[in-house]
Amino acid sequence: MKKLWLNCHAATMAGGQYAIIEDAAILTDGARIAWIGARADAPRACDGVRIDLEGAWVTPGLIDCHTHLVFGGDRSGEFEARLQGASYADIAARGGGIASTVRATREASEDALFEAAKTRALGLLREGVTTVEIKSGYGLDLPNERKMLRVARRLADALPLTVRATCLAAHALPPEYADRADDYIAHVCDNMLPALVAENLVDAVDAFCEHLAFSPQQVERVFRTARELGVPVKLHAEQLSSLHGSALAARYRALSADHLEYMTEDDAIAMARAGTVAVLLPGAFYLLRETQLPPIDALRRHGVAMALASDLNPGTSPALSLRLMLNMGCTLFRLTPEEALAGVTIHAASALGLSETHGSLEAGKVADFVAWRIGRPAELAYWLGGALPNRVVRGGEVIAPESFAR
Ligand code: DI6
Ligand code: FE
Repeated sequence: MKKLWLNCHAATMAGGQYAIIEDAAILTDGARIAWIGARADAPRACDGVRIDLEGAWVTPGLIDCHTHLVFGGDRSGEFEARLQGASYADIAARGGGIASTVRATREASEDALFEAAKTRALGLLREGVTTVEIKSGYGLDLPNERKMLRVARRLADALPLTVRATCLAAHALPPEYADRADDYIAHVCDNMLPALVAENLVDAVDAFCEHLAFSPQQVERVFRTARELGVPVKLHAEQLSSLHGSALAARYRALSADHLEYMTEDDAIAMARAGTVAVLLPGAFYLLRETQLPPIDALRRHGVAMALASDLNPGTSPALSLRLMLNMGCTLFRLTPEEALAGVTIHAASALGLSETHGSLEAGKVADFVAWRIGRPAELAYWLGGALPNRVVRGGEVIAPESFAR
């Protein structure tokens, strides 16, 4: 069915950057955008319905391109311990940290994981997220990584949400492989990835390149396997130290390298050449009270596309709001509101390999958008959390709520 959406302004992100149309109209045909432009130029003959957006600002549906939103338990106790002086490393040494979420995730049934994840995904959806990436990485063995990735696939069936599933089996060393990291990586490459890819559970492969996780050599082995399996890669890189994982990711034409606080200018140059997106994660920076800023100026100077994401996870970023990340991206990292908005739309789409179809309001792309009752687009980054009145449209259908809350 055709629908003409009128009485709105649009921040389109067309052409891969912030761009606006005042007094716009959008024609959707089924799940796609058929036309978008100034209202004065709108196609006159529209046999479909007309929908009044009441002066709203329309943005592309938001894209959270880095989450770990499937997990068992929570780590609020560790949060309290850290407030009393324990470090992330102390907690890990006591068997806490990622290992405690691995235990809770292994113990949880697939249905229990699904229900908890659905609640979190619904919260994102209501605030305007129409596409989300979800990583495994708290199972760390074949049955439990499979369980997490199946939950990601089930969320896509159960909710009006586009989900990309990323296998992060190389997130941490499982206890049964203590002191045998190379053996675990061999298991990931020889058994886990081939099986999970064959089951069509994997859209991308990720790893954690860090002293307390995996070395560049180990990550490269994972990347080679992904390449043989025909799956694109991403990397958690330069979060706590500089191992040049981001340059390694660029060599493998990674979709993205994420975190990046400790990256160098040469890493940024390598990413720019490869078209690898920099995914900035201000929630983890904030929660860990990190002081080393990602080199935003170098990324800008070399033309690296910057995305922003929640990193929603129980340890370092229990961030249930992507819109809050817009504010943190501006306040902590000094992004402009325009850069922040591009970071959760068009550049986030690129970080997921979806920029041909998602991330901007252009004819031919999916009709995923959010109509916001705000006066200026910068308000999306200005308000600190809270529920901004909006209407979320996915595939040309209003999915939340039916009309603006008043
Ligand atoms: N970096 C992070 O910030 C998260 N994973 C990663 O590779 C932390 C995940 C956790 O602490 O549970
Ligand atoms: Fe992460």
